[in-house]
Amino acid sequence: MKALVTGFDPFGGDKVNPSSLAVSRLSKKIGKVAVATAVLPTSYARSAGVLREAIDKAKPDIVLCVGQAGGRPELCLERVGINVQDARIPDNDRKQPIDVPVRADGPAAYFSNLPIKACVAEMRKAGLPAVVSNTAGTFVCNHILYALMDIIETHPRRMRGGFLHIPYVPEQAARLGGAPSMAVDDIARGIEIIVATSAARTTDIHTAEGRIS
Ligand code: PCA
Repeated sequence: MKALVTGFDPFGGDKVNPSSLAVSRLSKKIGKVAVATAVLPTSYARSAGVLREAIDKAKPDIVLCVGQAGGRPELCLERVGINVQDARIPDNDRKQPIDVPVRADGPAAYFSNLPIKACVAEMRKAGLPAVVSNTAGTFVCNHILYALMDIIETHPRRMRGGFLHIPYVPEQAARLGGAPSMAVDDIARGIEIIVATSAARTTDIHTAEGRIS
C-alpha cells in the first residue's frame, strides 16, 4: 500500500510552514505503507495541479494533505471541504478570491473518506490532542481538500483522502505570544498514526465527535 502526504509552503509573510516541516520528517515506511511526500504552493491557482502531478507520480492508495491552522490548539482532522473560496488574506500569488467556487459545476461539498474518528481516537491514545473538525475554513487548505476529493471522485483508481490542520510550532508561537503550539515531532507522529490507521481499516468507528460550534 502507498500513501502520499503533502505539506504547504509558508504563506502570509511567515518564514516556515509547520506542515512541510512535519512532512519532511516522516519515515519512508509507516508499517507496510510506502510514503511519498510533496510540498504544495499556497496558491488557489496552482496547488491542485501540483497535487494531481504528485498523485500521478506516486499512485497512492491514501492521500493526506496537511496545512497550518495557526491558533488551533489540536490536530484537526477535517470532515468536509466546501465548494467556496473566500480569502481573508492574499495567497502566494497575491490572489484573494471572494465567494468564488472551487469548481463552478461541482457539488456543494465533499466529505473526506478516511476513517477520521478512528484516526482521532488513535492519536488520543498515543497522547496527542486531536479532534474531528467540521470546517477547514475557506482559504487554500479547504480548496485543496475539495480539489483532492474531486480528483478522487473522478479518478479511475480507488483512493481515499483527507486533510489535517495543525497548530503552530513553538518557534512560531514564541514570536506570536499566547498562541498554542505543538512540537513538529508530535505533529509528524500524528500524521503517521493517521496513515497507519487509514491503511489498517476502511470503515470508521461509530463514536460521537459532534460539536455545537
Ligand atoms: N494553511 C492555509 C493554507 C496553507 C496552510 O498551510 C489554510 O489553512 O488554508
